[in-house]
Amino acid sequence: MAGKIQSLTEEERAHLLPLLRNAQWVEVVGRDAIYKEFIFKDFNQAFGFMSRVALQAEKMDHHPEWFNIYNKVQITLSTHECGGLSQRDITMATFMDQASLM
Ligand code: H2B
Repeated sequence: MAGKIQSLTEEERAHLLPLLRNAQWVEVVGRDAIYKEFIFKDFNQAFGFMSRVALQAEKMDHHPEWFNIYNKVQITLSTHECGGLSQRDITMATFMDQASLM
């Protein structure tokens, strides 16, 4: 992997967090991470989404913390390597929002 992963700067956060909030991502209290709950029609739709995300996560070497029951997938994104939010979390959140619409 090329270089150390940097935590998002204040300037990047000021720009990106409102955009994420518009897409129903929220900041986790007490931890530099973002969270979103995805609701699907049924388990089949939820697991299809998780399969698309899993392939992308392996490609990016960036893995979600997630919890699934039936049609619900609760997801937390953070970057352990920098101890908080990085551009990778933003890229993954954007990918998930698109993958949830397929
Ligand atoms: N996923 C997430 N979300 N954050 C990380 O810092 C991270 C990861 N690091 N997946 C990767 C794997 C690292 O542990 C491996 C060794 O590359």
